[in-house]
Amino acid sequence: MRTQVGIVGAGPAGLLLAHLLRLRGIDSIVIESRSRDYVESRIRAGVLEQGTVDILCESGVGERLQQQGLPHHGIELSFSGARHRINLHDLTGGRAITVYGQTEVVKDLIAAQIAAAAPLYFEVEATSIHDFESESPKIRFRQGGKEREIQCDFIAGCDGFHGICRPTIPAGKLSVFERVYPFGWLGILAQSTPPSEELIYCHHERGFALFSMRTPEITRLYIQCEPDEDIANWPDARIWDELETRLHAGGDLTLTEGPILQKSVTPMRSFVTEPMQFGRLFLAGDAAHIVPPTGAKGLNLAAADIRMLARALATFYQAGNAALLEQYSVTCLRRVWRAEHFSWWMTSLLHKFPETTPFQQRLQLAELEYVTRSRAAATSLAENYVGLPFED
Ligand code: RFL
Ligand code: PHB
Repeated sequence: MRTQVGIVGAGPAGLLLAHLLRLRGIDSIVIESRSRDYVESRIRAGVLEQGTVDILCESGVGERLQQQGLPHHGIELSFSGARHRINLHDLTGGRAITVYGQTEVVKDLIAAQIAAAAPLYFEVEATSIHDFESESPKIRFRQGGKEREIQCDFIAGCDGFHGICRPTIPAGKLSVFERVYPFGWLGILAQSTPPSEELIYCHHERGFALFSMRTPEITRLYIQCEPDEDIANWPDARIWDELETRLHAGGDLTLTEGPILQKSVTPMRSFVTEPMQFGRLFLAGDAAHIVPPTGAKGLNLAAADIRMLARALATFYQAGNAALLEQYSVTCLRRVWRAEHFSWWMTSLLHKFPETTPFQQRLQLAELEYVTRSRAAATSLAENYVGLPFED
């Protein structure tokens, strides 16, 4: 098999890249180790920045997003017995976020690929990548028990944190920056009305909680837990009790219980690889960087990487100019590190750390008071949360 860009992974990054390249007349082949059903139902992110919404809508995959996405003009922070609203819209000159599940973004992108009869293969696992320091890199994969190969001009490593592309880069050529947090999030998806129309981030003496949603009938809720928490310790009744305790501390909202459709535990880490490219291999999305989900940045960073990569590849193929490709890593890493800082800051502000002393807890509360009382501090949170404008 031969193509211009070989893409490993059909998460949001790989699918969006294939879509944007196709619109620019560049061929690609996407291979994904999991089934279509699996990737379309993997519950993850829910918050899209304005910039991500714009990329999807301007590239023609925003129809359902515009019909079903829920625009949010604010979020609430709950601490010290009260809720405080951050008016994202007013503080950012009219920007906002949209609540629309990653599952739905992935379904829309897969539908676009299939409608265009573009090559997208599920249950095809890349086993190794080769020759990316030359002009003819190769991706080997296994299909139906047979080893096969894709020859291409470039490889896009969009295979997530546990993929094979990043570890193939020779040791010593990459620097890795990492922090693992001493907690995780227990997440549930439930068929029940969300307690509020806006997201509520709760600081509580028992630990963090987040009240989010997918639709007006489906709520998405998270509770801080141990990083290696055994989900068997969390029967439904315990989950609802804990959520109720953390929500009620902030006021009089009602938590409506309903059937729990999905439960999972996510450990939390910050992670950055530098550079994000090596020869003709380009890493994008979670393959290159991870943020803790508190800032809602992971999917949005993946979309920002892909926007740059698609543009750089188009400049290469259309104008024979590799300057943007050479700048890819430097350009992306500026945004990545800003999001890393913001996600670390939100995480540090809102969670209970095992070593938290009463002094540190008072500092968290002082910072929360400041962020909700000072327009300057609230503006800083708001502009990061809705996403900083693209620089170019
Ligand atoms: P993905 O989605 O992990 O996709 C990588 C794909 O590569 C495939 N793969 C392979 N395919 C072929 N051959 C191989 N050898 C392969 N190895 C791996 C995998 O099967 C997979 O399909 O990475 P991508 O595309 O970079 O997308 C990143 C996002 O998924 C991620 O950053 C977000 O979900 C993070 N995230 C959030 N981001 C936000 O912007 N806003 C949010 O509100 C938000 N909330 C979250 C989140 C992540 C969470 N979890 C579960 C980590 C909430 C949670 C709980
Ligand atoms: C979600 O709805 O899944 C969600 C929302 C906000 C976050 C993280 C996850 O910060």
